Amino acid sequence: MDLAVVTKYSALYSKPSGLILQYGTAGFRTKAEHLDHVMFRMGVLAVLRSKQTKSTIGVMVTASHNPEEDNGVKLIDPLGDMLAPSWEEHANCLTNADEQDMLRVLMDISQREAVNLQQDAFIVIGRDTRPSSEKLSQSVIDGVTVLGGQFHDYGLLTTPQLHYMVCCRNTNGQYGKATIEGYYQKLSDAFMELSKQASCIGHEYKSLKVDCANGIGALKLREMEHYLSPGLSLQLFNDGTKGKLNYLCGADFVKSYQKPPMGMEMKSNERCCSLDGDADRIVYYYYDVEGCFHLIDGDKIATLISSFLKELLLEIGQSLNIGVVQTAYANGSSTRYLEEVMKVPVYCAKTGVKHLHHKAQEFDIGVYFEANGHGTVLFSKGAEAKIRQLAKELEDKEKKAAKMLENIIDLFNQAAGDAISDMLVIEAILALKGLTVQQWDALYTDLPNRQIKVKVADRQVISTTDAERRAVTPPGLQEAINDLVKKYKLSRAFVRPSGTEDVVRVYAEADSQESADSLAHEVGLAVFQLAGGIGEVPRPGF
Ligand code: G16
Repeated sequence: MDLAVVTKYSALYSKPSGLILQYGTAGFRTKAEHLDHVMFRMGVLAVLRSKQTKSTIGVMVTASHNPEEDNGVKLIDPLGDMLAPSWEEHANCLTNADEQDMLRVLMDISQREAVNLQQDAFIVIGRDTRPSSEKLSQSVIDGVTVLGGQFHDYGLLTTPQLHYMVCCRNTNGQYGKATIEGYYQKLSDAFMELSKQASCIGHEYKSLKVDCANGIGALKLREMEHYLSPGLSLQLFNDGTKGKLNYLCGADFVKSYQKPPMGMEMKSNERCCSLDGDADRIVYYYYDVEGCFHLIDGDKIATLISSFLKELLLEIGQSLNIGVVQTAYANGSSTRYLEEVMKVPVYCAKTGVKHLHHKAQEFDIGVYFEANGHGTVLFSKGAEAKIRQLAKELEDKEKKAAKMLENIIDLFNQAAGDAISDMLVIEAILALKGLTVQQWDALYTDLPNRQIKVKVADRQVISTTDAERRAVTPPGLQEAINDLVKKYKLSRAFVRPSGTEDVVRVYAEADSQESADSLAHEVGLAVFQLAGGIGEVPRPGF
């Protein structure tokens, strides 16, 4: 490694003075114009991680649900999962080092992690459709090559597709082929196999309206469509030809505002769904005959999937343990339903799929979903082997159930939450069970809830504990929340600093929408007063 060259190149990507960024919930995110040096340095860091693990590492350029003007970057570890926490710390040190310290920090990381700098390194890169993403991914490539790393640039990909590619490359193709065609083929084969098992697929299961948030999901679903034909036909909205990324559309908008996306043509009782900007989240919804909007979020997705998996396990006589992992945002009704009606153990993790993913790995079958629609299902190696063996050995009805489980294993993207894969799993389950969207929705009734964002001077003044359900600082905030919660029935509220946007998030639920709105607003005011608010606290209800 020629250190002089590293120093020379690094100077071309100089860090804006005073800018400090944190590797947050899903990597670094901020305004795109501040990210050049971060991209270069993450290219460099990915090479170190690749040399250390002797594996392919992924670098994804995206800010997912954030506004189009933002961008971001995250590294993907060898199994296709999120970067190890100790390396998140290295990412922070390297990103925030002043120019003259950059090389010293780099060498320090190499030494602490015992990186053999002579080892080969291979990096795969993907990017979303943001106007800034192409240039920023070139900065990543410059960081990779300056340290002598080899790379493959997949260009435009959804985030979960890049996770899939990394996983395939590091498991010698056992997980699938590390090409976009390999991804489509694997998922569509499993989906078509499952669809064949549905005794009579009515017309309503053959088509679905999808809001693509004006993002990469539209391009990738267009490419995939013919693999799904004639099983499922997709009608795409917000496909990026007119609107702005994530603007008044997409999964985050629909979940946060509990409204349909702009530009979607919805008839009553018609099943519709929204992806987010990089297609790692999905939520469903419909209008009932009275014109009332119904949101089916990640909690109900987890419930549908876990009840289906439980039924199949019962049919094949297996008592593999299933656990469901949620976050503090999970609706109280969903947790109650899972625990009391379905008798499934439920765990609460901190926000961020990286936290849920790790908890889910503790079960034979770990179902994890955030209420915002980000999640997947993980099957332990033992559970997968058992199911595949039973699919060969069993007969008749049991064989059919085991085969379905086998197809479900292949249909889930087990490397990361994936809106496309989740959508196909949901579509298959609804068809197999003959469930309408209304019947799915009727599994339980959500407690009315509201989420708002409050701007403060420094969101890090808020720290939390108990999987983010209680505030530790600033002093007096939790006490204020406790007092406010007491004013409402069936109520709960919490606050936490976002790890992807410069805001504090406030969540409240209560027995009526008015109460949830009012509680969210009052808690927002407490945050504003005690944590240095800026501007004004939004009035929920819009
Ligand atoms: C990312 C993470 C999610 C998280 C969301 C919001 O989603 O992957 O796990 O729930 O950010 O995080 P926060 O509340 O900390 O801003 P995405 O879809 O933007 O990648």
